[in-house]
Amino acid sequence: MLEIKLNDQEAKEILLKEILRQEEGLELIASENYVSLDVLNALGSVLTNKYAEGYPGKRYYGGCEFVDMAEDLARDRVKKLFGCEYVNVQPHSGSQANMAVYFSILKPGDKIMGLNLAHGGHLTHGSPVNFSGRFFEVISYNVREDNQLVDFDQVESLAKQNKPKAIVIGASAYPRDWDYKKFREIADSIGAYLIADIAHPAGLIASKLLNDPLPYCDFVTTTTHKTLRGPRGGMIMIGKDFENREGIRAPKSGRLKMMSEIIDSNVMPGIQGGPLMHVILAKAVAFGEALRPEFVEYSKQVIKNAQRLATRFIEKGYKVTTNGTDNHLILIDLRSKGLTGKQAEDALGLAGITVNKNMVPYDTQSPMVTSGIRIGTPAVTTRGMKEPEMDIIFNFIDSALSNVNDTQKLNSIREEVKQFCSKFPIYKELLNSIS
Ligand code: DSN
Repeated sequence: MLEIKLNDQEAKEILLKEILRQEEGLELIASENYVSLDVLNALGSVLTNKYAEGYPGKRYYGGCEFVDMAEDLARDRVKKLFGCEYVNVQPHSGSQANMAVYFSILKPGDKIMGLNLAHGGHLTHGSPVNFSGRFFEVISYNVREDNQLVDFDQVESLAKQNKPKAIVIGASAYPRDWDYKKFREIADSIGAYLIADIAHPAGLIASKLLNDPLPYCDFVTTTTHKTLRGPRGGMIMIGKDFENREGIRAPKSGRLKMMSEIIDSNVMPGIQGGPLMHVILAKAVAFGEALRPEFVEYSKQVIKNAQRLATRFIEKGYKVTTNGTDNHLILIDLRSKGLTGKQAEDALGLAGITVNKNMVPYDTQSPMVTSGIRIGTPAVTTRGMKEPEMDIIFNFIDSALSNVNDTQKLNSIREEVKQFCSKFPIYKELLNSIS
């Protein structure tokens, strides 16, 4: 059991409030999850004290014999989990993982192609306000207006016309699986690198419930804290087939070794200094958990729960983009209900339900208002909630969205949500242990 002893009263008060918020509310942000007490224990450990610039066996500091073991354990477990040949577990976040890959293969001014942020893409896939859009020339591909699915005709014609040096696959708000093979064919036709950013569905891919990008993509980046349920952080993988892939700008033999060294040096010293060794130990713990059969069952339930919620919303006349989901999230277009994403996020927040407002494809509102909300099931599934609970959650949400201006009603839903959540405790031991 994890015990928290905090003598700093102000810090303790904040911590208690946040634990209660996570315990008593419904956490439906698609990129969030609840880590295990084991992961928390590793995170809150003395490994935070250690500087370890470099890599296992090749550090710039003494005293690294045990943190070397932590990093090796994390790397070995990732290789087993995803079947990759190489991994770097040091990126502090998904953004840094992407940055290190871009800097390994691109020069400033080179062209990259990624999914439009306003269509579900990610900041680091070429948004003008992000380093990716400032350092590189960006071509964005879209989803189709009629079915909200990736527009492959457009991907192909934009690729042929612009010849980007790298194509990025992946999204923050796309409820469907990806056809990595089709992207590979397009990338090969113009000699582009192919990068998959699987930050959102990583746990579902590790559980072999969604398509595997590793046989088709040159680089696979991810965060470790979403469906993978680890500590916050990032990593970069290269698959077994890299050595034989056509079009890689590297010598015919030893490509993987060469590219691994390039990636390693672009993570450190390229963009980061000392790795966060406590986080790397916690990553190792989370990967160990993800290797257990129970994790596959968990991932299956994450998808079932998202699909159940999608069905309930559709039945009640809500517009669910792509008309459903293959993964852990659904994206709801609230325009037909006369609501903005902001109104919905605020009302649901008052009702004890945390979601985020989100642009929907071809949105008519600004990113601070939006026409949609994104709902994800990783966290509630970790609490043990299944399909019957999704029906209850749907009713809470529908009721709140039907009464966005009725504070009394929203308060009463909040009480019901609290009662409901008390049947699925998550950090009760933690709360009881705080002194
Ligand atoms: N901010 C994350 C998300 O919510 O999807 C992506 O980085």
